[in-house]
Amino acid sequence: MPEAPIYVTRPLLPDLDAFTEKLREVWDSKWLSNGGAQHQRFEELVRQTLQVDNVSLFNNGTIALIVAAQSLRLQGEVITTPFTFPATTHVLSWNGITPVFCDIDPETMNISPESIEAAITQRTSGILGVHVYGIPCDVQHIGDIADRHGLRVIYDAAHAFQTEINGVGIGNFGDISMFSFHPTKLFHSGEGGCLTYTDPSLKPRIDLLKNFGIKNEFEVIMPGINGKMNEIQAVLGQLVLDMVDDERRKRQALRLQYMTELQNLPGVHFPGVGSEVKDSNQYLVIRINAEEFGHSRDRVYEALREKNILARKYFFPLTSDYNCYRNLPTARPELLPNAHKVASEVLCLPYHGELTPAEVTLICHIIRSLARPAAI
Ligand code: T4K
Repeated sequence: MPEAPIYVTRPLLPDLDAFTEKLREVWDSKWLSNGGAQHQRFEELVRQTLQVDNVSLFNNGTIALIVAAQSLRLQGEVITTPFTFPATTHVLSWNGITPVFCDIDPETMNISPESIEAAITQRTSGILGVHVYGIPCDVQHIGDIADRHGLRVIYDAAHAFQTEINGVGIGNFGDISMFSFHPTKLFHSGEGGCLTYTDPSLKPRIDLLKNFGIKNEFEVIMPGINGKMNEIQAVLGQLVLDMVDDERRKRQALRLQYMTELQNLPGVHFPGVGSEVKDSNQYLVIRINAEEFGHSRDRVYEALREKNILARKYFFPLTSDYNCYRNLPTARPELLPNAHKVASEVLCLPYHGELTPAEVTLICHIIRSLARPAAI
């Protein structure tokens, strides 16, 4: 067994001396939060990196998404996917909105446009899609549906940092997109996140909402929240940004190695993106078809765990199966067959720049050793 656990991911960490040196600017300024100089610098850098016109930084992605729904005044029902991290669905609850689950596309694993169309009612105010693993939703089709029905579109792009479709940054689609800068993300700022949006007139409202609705010293004009990114996060984010390209190159090499070492293994599939998409390199996910492979995804997960290799079942269970949502009329499993199938097949394997080729070989060897004898 490896001495130390092999984690699904590890955060990029800049040189500690470089970090302390940059922190000196913060110390000298005695300005730690509320839109300081580092925040302003970092916000502009993020805007350029994501190739968007408008961006607002946040203390984490979840609060950013809560504010996104508030800023568009979503209410009633919002159509969403159950194949996601808890935050996506919880954000609707925190806004007093009923999540309406619809099924996913069996290939992209993202919310299916056909299911969206069927789920629209008089109470629907928006669509909340997730670019799961950084694989883009069918943004064109979803945009058409939203236009026809007068709905707003928010994308949870937590996994999609620098994903592009035909050279266009993913943050340019829909009304608002949310990116997470959590340490489990390829790009991070300790904790953090941002919203990107095409309509510049949203900026004042979003920035008010993340600062308690404070207009000035004596006027509070809406019930806002504290969603502000602080200066230390902004410093860390700037330094981590410089490391992202190198990390991507390492991850691309690891992906190639995984694909080579697991190729032709019946029942093991690598979901991917089309040639028009630039991948975010956020996750290395495989799908295990138990019938073809001879063992379930759960057996593979356990076999790796026995060797201290901590792969993760992102995203099992579906959010529609949580106790807080399972009684919703749209949470019934028979309405979500693709989502249930996908959630039972996916496994995120360790994927980060510190992972060695020998570790990838070990992981692939464990998986191959479980396969039907004819397949090895
Ligand atoms: N929408 C979607 C689709 C999301 O996936 C997420 C977050 C959000 C919204 C919300 O965005 P934020 O509010 O978080 O910005 C992790 C992350 O906590 C979460 O941010 C992320 N998605 C989710 C997919 O993964 P856990 O519960 O799996 O984290 P944890 O603590 O088990 O960490 C996973 C592994 O990462 C550890 O085994 C080791 C490594 N790790 C983790 C941390 C925190 C480190 O090496 N260092 C660290 O500091 O949720």
